[in-house]
Amino acid sequence: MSFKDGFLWGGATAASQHEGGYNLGGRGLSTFDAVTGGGFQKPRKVTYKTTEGKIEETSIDSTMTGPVPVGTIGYIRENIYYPSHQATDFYHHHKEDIALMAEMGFKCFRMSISWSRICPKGMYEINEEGLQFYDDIFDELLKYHIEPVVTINHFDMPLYLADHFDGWSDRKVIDYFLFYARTVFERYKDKVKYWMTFNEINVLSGWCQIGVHDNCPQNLFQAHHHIFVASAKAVLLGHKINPQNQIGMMVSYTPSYPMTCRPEDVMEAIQFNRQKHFYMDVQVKGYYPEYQLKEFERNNIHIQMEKDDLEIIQKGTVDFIGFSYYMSTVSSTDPNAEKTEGNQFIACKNPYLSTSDWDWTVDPLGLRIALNEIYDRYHKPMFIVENGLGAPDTINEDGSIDDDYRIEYLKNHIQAMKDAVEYDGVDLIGYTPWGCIDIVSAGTGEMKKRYGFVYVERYDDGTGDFSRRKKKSFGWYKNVIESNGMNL
Ligand code: P53
Repeated sequence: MSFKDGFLWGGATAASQHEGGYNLGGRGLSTFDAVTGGGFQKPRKVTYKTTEGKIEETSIDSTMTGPVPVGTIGYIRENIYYPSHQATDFYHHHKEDIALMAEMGFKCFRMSISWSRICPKGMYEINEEGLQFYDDIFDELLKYHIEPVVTINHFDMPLYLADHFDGWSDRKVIDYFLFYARTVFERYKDKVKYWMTFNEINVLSGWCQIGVHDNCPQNLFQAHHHIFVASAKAVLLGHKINPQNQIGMMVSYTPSYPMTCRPEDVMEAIQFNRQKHFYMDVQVKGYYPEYQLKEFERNNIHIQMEKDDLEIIQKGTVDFIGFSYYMSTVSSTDPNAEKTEGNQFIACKNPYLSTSDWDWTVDPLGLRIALNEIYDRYHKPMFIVENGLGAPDTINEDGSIDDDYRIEYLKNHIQAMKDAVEYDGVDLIGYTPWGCIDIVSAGTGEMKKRYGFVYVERYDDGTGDFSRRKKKSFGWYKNVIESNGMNL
């Protein structure tokens, strides 16, 4: 027995990277609208206005971490290419994109709603045209029997909340978020059943994602506490509005191996892995784990809580665990161990594995390891909501694109998840490879770093007419879905 009947094969994108239409249909600005493109090892920049009215910019790293000076406001300069403004123009191409997904046989499509399209300032004001936009998308998906899987908040924050409230560091944002969440739960209750509250909750670290200007650990963990409470309240609310709703958490899962069997390296890997387990413990088990409370104590971090917060966190646990998996890393306490910067964080180099063009370690077996680690720890249904290879593609003279490297990557990862299901018996409900139609890279802002089965003519200098064409992987993935993962 392999993947169960009704296994959710599909693909995934996010509003700030796919949707575009940033100033259309009554949408308000989001933080990402003030973030420029970058490149491999060239940082993206946040452009802002100081209190004296000066226009400045600051570099952010590939995890989109600030800081952006306190008191400044996000600002869009003229004649600069901001990738999110049009992204890959799902705004005008959604019918075409969904038809392509249907042709591949998608059972589901993971996407996010842009908060500032529903609530332009992030506050108590609703943009009906924005709600209608997503109604059209969900209707189109359902027409082809494609189940929408919706991330309520994928990295983007209404700019107004960042400018006026310092984002999630302000407790009031919990209520604004819940107003937004209630609005979408109620509006789409007959159309959407699968939800995730916050994308990659464990990497939310800077102004772009959570609107916090000074992201020192105290501010960051206070903001995360507010996000935990908001997420738990949203889970409770979503279940009340429709008891059929399946509401998940979403974590970036990068397992770390000890470099050697030296116990120090093993302990180092355990500690590294807590950067994800902490967030899962809170949202799946419903409490702050002891090791994290001890870390707060050691670092003099004091989280302000209201009296019901811990009870809300305890009650509002999730129905499933969504996670992204791209790579693994290696931990060591040896200062001389060879390091690799990759795109995400500095870690030791794994001599047994190859890396992508963006220096991300390719490790299919790591996915089986991740599935086992998570399942052993939580015993909840799991959903791989992101996985894939970012690579440059070239168009052949006859217009075709031979992305065999992408097929190879995905084939090996699907084989690993098949093994986890067949040999290890984990409960896996779906798989949505990232950027199924080419989108803007979050970490680098590039178009060149492509993940899709469908190529989009859009380039890093802002040119391209957004036309779509199928890559070789398109037909391959269609066959994988048709055979429920048997033909790889
Ligand atoms: P890109 C690393 C850096 C930034 C975002 O990343 C990341 C990661 C990997 O965990 O998270 C997710 O576009 C994220 C997506 C993003 C995807 O990884 O830098 O949820 O929004 O596009 C891939 O290649």
